Amino acid sequence: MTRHDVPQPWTPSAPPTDPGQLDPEEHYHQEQIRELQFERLRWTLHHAYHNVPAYQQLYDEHGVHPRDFTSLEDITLFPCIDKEFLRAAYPLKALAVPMDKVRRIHASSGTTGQPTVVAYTENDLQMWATLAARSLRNSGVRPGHIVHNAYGYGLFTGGLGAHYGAERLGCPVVPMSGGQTEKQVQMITDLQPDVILCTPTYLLALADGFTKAGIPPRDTSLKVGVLGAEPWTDGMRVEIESLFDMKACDIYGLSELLGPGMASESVETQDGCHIWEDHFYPEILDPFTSEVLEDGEHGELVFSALTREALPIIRFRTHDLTTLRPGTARAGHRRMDRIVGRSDDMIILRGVNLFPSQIEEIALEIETLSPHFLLEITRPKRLDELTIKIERRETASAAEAEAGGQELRSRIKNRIGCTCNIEIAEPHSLARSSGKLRRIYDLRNAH
Ligand code: DLL
Repeated sequence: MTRHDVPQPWTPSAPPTDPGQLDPEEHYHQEQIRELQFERLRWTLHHAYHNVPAYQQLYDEHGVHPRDFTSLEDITLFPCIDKEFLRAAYPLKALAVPMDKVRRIHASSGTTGQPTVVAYTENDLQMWATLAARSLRNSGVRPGHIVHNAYGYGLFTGGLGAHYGAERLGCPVVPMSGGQTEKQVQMITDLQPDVILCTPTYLLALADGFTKAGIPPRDTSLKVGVLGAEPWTDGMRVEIESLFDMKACDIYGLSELLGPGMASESVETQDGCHIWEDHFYPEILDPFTSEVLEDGEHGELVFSALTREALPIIRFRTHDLTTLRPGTARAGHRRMDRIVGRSDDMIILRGVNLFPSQIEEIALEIETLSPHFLLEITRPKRLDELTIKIERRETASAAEAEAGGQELRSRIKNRIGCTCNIEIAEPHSLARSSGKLRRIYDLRNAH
């Protein structure tokens, strides 16, 4: 095919006969991936332009046409979109296929405004299950492992997305969903699953649940955790792996693009998530100037979906801040550093930028402090103040934890450059996660 022909859509291959083996695309080297990305992106641009009026209008306004896409670098000619683009198309005006081709609809939580609605065709669901299965295998899940899935089922993509991936990998799945910690403790104790899928903060809540039931978390059957949907740090990994005697790997995704399974961490290297570049094209942009940055530079992650039929997504600004690195365990697929945070979750305290994940990293270095903390922002006079409420470890006395709190305060001052207040809380006194944990409480406008 020459570069001027009408591009062809992607079609899923038959499910693998041996789901324990790598997908052929996992072996691709970078040039093969780039060629595939070019062809698939070219199809996606045409598909979006001809079937979604909002894309046609956007590209016409910018004076670009899918014909202008003659090499992968040309993607920068096309404007980015963000949540607003999808909100303006609420609920399904950006659909590129007739409704009778749609098989599933998910929606984002919409905590900050109107939710975004995302639809999937049969092919989209096949692609998702393939990538979710690939992600789980990459993180150490094997066919036959019993999988306890504690990601929320429903409009949130975590539950169903991970579920179909685990089934496709050949695993029995317990569709537990989030919450009901006592019940989860019982099901894990009785069914002896090998794998748990949930957010990292919920796994901490489960650890408490086991301890309360008199079962040391290390004595459970859980050997693999595939954890994501919220930022977490290497310090948290150490905490979780020693609490549970398991391998804990990261998994990334967002509902506008897919859900869990866009990228995952290899259990062999545990060095950041490999992005499945046969289906997603990542870029890093300077969040302020929108300039495209080189690999290795820190900025905002922007994704284009290469094979999505129902809802084409091209150059979507995620607001997630990270850095792209070369592939390791899967050489053709670049990795991303852990997400530091979302640009819209960034606290700006008297001019200094700060993310909850930075506090987590430092707090976990101090042995008298637990990973259970929340951040309160107030404005008692004219200046903003940050108070970190953090639980002491049960093994530490109140005085030891107070000293730990002072240490936390001074390390934050030295490394991040801001001054904050520390309040030591008693063990188990702060709210626990039941999914994505809310860490920031902005009380500046509270009376
Ligand atoms: O959280 C999808 C998902 C479910 C991913 C289960 C992994 C596991 P949304 O609700 O749309 O989708 O939220 C997406 O969550 O833009 C990031 O800010 C954050 N996020 C997701 N995974 C990670 C991760 C799902 N591994 C938003 N590390 C994204 C850090 C993450 N942040």
